[in-house]
Amino acid sequence: MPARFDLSLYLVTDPAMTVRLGLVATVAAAVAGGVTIVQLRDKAAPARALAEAGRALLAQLRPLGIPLLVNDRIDVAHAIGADGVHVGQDDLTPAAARAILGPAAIVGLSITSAAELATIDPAVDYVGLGPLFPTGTKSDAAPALGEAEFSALRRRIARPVVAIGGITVENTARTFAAGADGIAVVSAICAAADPCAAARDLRRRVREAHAGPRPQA
Ligand code: TZP
Ligand code: MG
Repeated sequence: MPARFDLSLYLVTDPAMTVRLGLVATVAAAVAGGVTIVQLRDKAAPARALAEAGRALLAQLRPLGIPLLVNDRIDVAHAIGADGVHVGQDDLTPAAARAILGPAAIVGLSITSAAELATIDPAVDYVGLGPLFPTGTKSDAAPALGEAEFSALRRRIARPVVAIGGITVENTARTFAAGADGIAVVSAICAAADPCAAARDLRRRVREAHAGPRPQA
């Protein structure tokens, strides 16, 4: 059975970084370059504005079969019929998200440390693990795990894991070698002069990594 979703090149949007081209145009370019899944993330947007942005993205992504997840806001994900939600440690639990969104929804959870592993409940479809490398994108990010700690945590997670934080075309191969199933990026695509070319370059590295040797889990 094919996987329900492809985490290999996961775009997380940023409102400031997408101003130049616009959110929809930035995501369209990224998808044309090979992004496989998109998370709408805007911590400051009022619910109605977030829903409008989400609807615009859904109109673009659904015909292409690219899932759209909403960061934090289970209510907005539900209201617009998004494909799922990504929650953090301060949001409603994955179990609550599942109860609201139903069995078909994709539910992701952020994990930053060993102490948080216990929050991976049965509703979690995938884990976002990081920051792997230092990042300037998230001002309140936890300290970077580094590859050794990332690998150690990854081995304790019985779910697909997408790595996040400071991932670039230069360190994509190392990220997969550390055990990631996918890479999640914000600035590497949203802040790129050409988001399509940036996504294409990342996609090439993802393909090379998938074709190469995988570490033993
Ligand atoms: N969560 C952990 S690090 C991060 C988020 C949302 C930001 C990653 O941004 P970038 O630009 O890919 O380092
Ligand atoms: Mg959150």
